[in-house]
Amino acid sequence: MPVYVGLDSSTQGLSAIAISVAGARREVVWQHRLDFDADLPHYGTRHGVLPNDDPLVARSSPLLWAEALDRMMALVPKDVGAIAGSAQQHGSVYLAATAAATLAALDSRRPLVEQIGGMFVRRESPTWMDASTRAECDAITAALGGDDAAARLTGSRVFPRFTGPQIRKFAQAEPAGYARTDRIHLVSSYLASLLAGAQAPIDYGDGSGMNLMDLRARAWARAALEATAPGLAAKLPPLAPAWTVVGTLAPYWTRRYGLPAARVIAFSGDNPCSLIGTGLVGAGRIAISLGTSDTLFGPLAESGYDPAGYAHVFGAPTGRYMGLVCCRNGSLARERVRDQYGLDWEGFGRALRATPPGNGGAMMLPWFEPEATPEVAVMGARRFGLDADDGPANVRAVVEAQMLALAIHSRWMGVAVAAIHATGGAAANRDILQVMADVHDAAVYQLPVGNSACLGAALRAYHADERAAGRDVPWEEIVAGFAEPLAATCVRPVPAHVAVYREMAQKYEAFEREQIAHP
Ligand code: ADP
Ligand code: XUL
Repeated sequence: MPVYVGLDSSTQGLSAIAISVAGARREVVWQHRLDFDADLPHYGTRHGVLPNDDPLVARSSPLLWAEALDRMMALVPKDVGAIAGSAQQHGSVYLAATAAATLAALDSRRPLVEQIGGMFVRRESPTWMDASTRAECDAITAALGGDDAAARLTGSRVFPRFTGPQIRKFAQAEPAGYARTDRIHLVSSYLASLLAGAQAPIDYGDGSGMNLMDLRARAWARAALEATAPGLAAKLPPLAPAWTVVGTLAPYWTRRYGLPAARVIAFSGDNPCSLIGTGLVGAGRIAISLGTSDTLFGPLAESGYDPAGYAHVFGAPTGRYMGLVCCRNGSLARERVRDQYGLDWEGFGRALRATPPGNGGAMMLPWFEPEATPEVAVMGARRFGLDADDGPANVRAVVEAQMLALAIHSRWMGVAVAAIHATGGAAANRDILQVMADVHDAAVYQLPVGNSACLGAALRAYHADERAAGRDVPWEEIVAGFAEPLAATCVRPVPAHVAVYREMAQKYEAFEREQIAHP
């Protein structure tokens, strides 16, 4: 029985997981991670992003993503049956007309990056952390008839990191480069194209992170394309369901690494993949991922939108929908506070245990970097009644702020949250999870596999491979044994703390509103 492989190209690294589903033995049989800064230092990234004088600009290198893929594929188990992937959402890759021929003729005797350099129109790709397109967002929003109209059509208001405004900025700043662009990929569809040796489609899940897709019709929205850049329809890949078989591993991979011609399944965004990897295939539960970004997400039966405008509705890999709140100041903000007070994660947890829930009324808005939820471009943490020299109080303040922001800005989803599945690097920290449980008044569980986006991709490979063989295996069956929360890890809310946070949420909201009005 072959194994199924999932890849996850995130902000800071590339991970891979192989799962076995043979009989009763359903387990992760292999995993590996490459860190962009440490393992591919010649690109000069910091936390996966290239240096730039403008703090609002955040780009990375499409060649770096390709080289990481090449290194990873050398290590992938040789009995891979199908491979799918996950990638940071919104980031985009701009290819010239020569790309199709380049992809089709990759020579297995030479490294990938030596052969593909000529196919990029832009050597730097905007990432999801890029916040430099406010003017473009305003222009697109106006052309679509306002915030609500844009959100109703595409599932989200127009956001700086979304692909549409990034494309508009490029088309206006570099019209010749834009004219030379034959195909604009997301990071997900770009990586799938490299594996298949042919241009891959964009799946509905990642496609809904572009402000270019009609969420309900699951088709490119002509009005949005016209509001973004001229001639855009001809430059976009087709849209497709997440279970689409894009092709098989190109001869480059089979010859170079002795891999079989395994099916390549459409890649998707990391959040849609995490929905599967956290086992959220039915209603009533949500997941919170504490990674580079902090995200809260859960399945939605119907498409819809957040009337307050901060959150997103995406297509889900199940064919239905998902709601998502994304706060940009996640792990890096926690690390910043940790380092500022000379702590390690153990010390960070001790500081949480040593301080009272509610922090004696002290609060922080942890907007060290430009924030997306709520949208704030003027960076810098704001403190309210909080002594900047008090390490433990600042540790508590950053975590409380992050949990309150996720809770407040996800109310529109209308989910009566009974349980939260926690994932991402910081979900290992049970002191952070206690704050999560108390703020959300819900039991929090850790999951058996930490990298939910990567696991979700592997599970999607399994699902799509079965489907391609004519078997439509129910999602509950796909995730069983892999993404079920571990009962023994349950962190329960403490009623007295819940009461503190119910009151604090109102004060936090007022503090947030005031700082948005007067940044
Ligand atoms: P990505 O979004 O890049 O996939 P991950 O989900 O792998 O990120 O999370 C990585 C982050 O997890 C690190 O940047 C680090 O801040 C955080 N992390 C790791 N261990 C702990 C811990 N014990 N407590 C809190 N945060 C942690
Ligand atoms: C979601 C978002 C982030 C990235 C992180 O809208 O921007 O969660 O997908 O990789």
